[in-house]
Amino acid sequence: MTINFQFPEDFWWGSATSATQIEGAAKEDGKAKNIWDHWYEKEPNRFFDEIGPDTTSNFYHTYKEDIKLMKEIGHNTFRLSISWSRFMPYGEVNQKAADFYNHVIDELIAQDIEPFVNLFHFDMPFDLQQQGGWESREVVEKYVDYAKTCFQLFGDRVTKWFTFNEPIVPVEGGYLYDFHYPNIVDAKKATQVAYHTMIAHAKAVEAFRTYNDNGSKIGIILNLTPSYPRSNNPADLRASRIADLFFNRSFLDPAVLGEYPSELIEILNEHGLLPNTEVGDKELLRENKVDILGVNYYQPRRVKAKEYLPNPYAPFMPDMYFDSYEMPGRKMNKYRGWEIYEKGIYDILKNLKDNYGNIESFISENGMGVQNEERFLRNREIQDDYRIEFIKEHLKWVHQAIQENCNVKGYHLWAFMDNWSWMNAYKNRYGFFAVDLKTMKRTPKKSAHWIKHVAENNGF
Ligand code: BGP
Repeated sequence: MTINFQFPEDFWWGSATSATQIEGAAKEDGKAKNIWDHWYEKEPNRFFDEIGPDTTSNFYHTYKEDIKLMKEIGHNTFRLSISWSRFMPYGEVNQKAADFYNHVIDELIAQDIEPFVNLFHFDMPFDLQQQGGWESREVVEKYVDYAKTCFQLFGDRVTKWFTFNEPIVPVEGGYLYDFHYPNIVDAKKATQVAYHTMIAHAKAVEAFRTYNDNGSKIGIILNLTPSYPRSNNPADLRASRIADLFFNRSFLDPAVLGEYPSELIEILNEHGLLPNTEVGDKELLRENKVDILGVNYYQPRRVKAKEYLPNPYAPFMPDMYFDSYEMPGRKMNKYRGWEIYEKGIYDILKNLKDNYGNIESFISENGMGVQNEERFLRNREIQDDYRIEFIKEHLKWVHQAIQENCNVKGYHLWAFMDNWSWMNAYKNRYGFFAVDLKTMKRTPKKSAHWIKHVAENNGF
């Protein structure tokens, strides 16, 4: 067999998940409510098919079998998140939760699968949300306590840590566009929340440096959406640059370079949206840059200049600076409604090389969501050739980036198995393994067999 796309020997092959999306057991063994448990109780009809976070993919009870399946399909790495509200409800360690995460980590290591552990994936404990959530600087300190406790308890075995997954999403969803709790529209609070998240991140990195001196690494996972202007005319270019500032550089720059882009500060200042800061914050950010960056990539952002000038009295929204447009002839994931643009993954990696010191990175999420995927079932297996094609075409560009010396070390599919995706619940299926929601039975899709060969051959 000829391997046309050979990856480096120590390349990380794996997949990603998050606690709320796979564990289930939302009320078991002392887990406290998080914002999702609360929001679902209040408004179940906002969730697809009214399926809530109490019935996710049951990993809490099946982790052993699931880790075996990971091994079977050639994973050498796997991303999970710790549920803050399970692990430290009300500020004290819940021993049952500590046991659970210890078992998961030990089991992964026993199977030669390196755990990549993320500390926050959208799941603010409800009790802390009532105290202000990320709007509150006290909650930042509580997060730092939680992070320290995780480093202390699991840091002897976990060598890859991440402070946040897609920190911009709770800002957009919770404070601008109504798809996360607390569902308010308030740009001033949005910038405060975004800023406090970065402060929490930097303080966790700072704490990590004092606990871990064994070569472990810490990073952040960002959803990067490369911004492509409709044309080269100055208005389109500016619109695209501003979208990039809001949606990528607002977190990428402070995390990797240790400071916010000055143009972003100017724009926020014009609108009276600068957050409250404390003495020493600037130094904190500057001195606590990440070692490693996780890149989640699903789709590009296509941008053009605004057709109509925004109403000067309307409250601030990032999209008052640009309009989105549909590129003619674009390729679509018609089962999810997202554009597919594989070269975007390469553009991100090149940008990291050219403008972000070639920071060590890996693809921490990439994947293809499909509605009603059971329609592709033949001979008791989902024939997800579209997913294989999707992964392959993205991997070709990752390979190209490696040829050009981009410092990218691995690829994680979103997701290991079908899982509960916030308001979309089980609408879009992403897994290498299908999950039957009645029996919780896992069945490998065709892509699971395919990735096994890719991982074993380190290429395809
Ligand atoms: C990413 C999140 C994941 C996951 C994925 C799929 O942005 O990090 O948590 O949910 O999106 O989302 P969806 O099911 O809405 O397509």
